[in-house]
Amino acid sequence: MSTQPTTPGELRLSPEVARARRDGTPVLALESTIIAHGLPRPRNREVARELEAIAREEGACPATVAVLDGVAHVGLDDDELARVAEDTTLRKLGTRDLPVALALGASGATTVSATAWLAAAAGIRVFATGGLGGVHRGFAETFDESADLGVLSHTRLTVVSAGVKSILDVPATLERLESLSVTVVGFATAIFPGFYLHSSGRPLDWTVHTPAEVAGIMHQQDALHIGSALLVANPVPEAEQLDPELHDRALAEALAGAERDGVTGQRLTPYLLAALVQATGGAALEANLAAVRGNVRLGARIAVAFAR
Ligand code: PSU
Ligand code: MN
Repeated sequence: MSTQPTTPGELRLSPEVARARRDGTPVLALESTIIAHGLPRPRNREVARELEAIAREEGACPATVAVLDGVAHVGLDDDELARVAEDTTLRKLGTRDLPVALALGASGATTVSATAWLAAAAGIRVFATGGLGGVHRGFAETFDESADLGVLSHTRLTVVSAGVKSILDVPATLERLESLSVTVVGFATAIFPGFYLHSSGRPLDWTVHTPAEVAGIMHQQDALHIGSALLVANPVPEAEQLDPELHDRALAEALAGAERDGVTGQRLTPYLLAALVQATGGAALEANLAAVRGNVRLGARIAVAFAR
């Protein structure tokens, strides 16, 4: 393991990503926290590969982002992807952690915020994930708001997600997205998705129906020099969603568990996701995966439309 400090600001693009960037062909960024901390082992390794395969199938080069031994990687080879899935010592890195991890030679999976930052630095424009972070329930006491939101307020990147995680205060998160000038459009829906659920019940102002429409919005962002993100909210298909009653019951249990166990900070989101998987007998995992797969497919199609 190398503890050598890297050249400041160095990004290591995989050969495939470097080639795609040079040729101006479509690239889709993928995060690694969902793999390392959001999904159970050993399924997560299989999923990491599957997501890359979906992007390729749609004609986009996948660029999974992670920090390994102090080097920020944009695009991982198969061994590196396996390491992200299997190494239980990997940290969870937000944007604020990146300079420390790089300076100290640490390794970690990148959250939406850190992935967005590194993807944008590599000139990548589209990023797919499961569900964004946001304002946690009980924010008034804890002030727990994901750094995902702040980074998206000043990063020109298109993020495809199934809304924000339903473990959050969804209405408060939507308000924050508005305050932060993050553009939000529903993909083939007028209702904001609910991550595990097709719908959060909250109306959206804008609906688009094709990747080409999304690409059109991105070109207008460029023309207007708008430096904030575009969130494309893509719901999990109704047939693959978690049963809403089961969801509400399991979530109440998970939230009570977190409170009881005093879980706060970076550990809270992984704790709640794992508790939901357990309380639903794995059904939450299947819904989460269905959402992510759909987002990666749509993200790749948007990257292709934008590169045209
Ligand atoms: N989407 C998923 N599973 C996840 C995440 C997103 O389907 O685990 C991760 C993302 O990396 C996101 C992070 O940035 O959860 C949010 O963590 P926090 O609430 O601590 O900011
Ligand atoms: Mn937090």
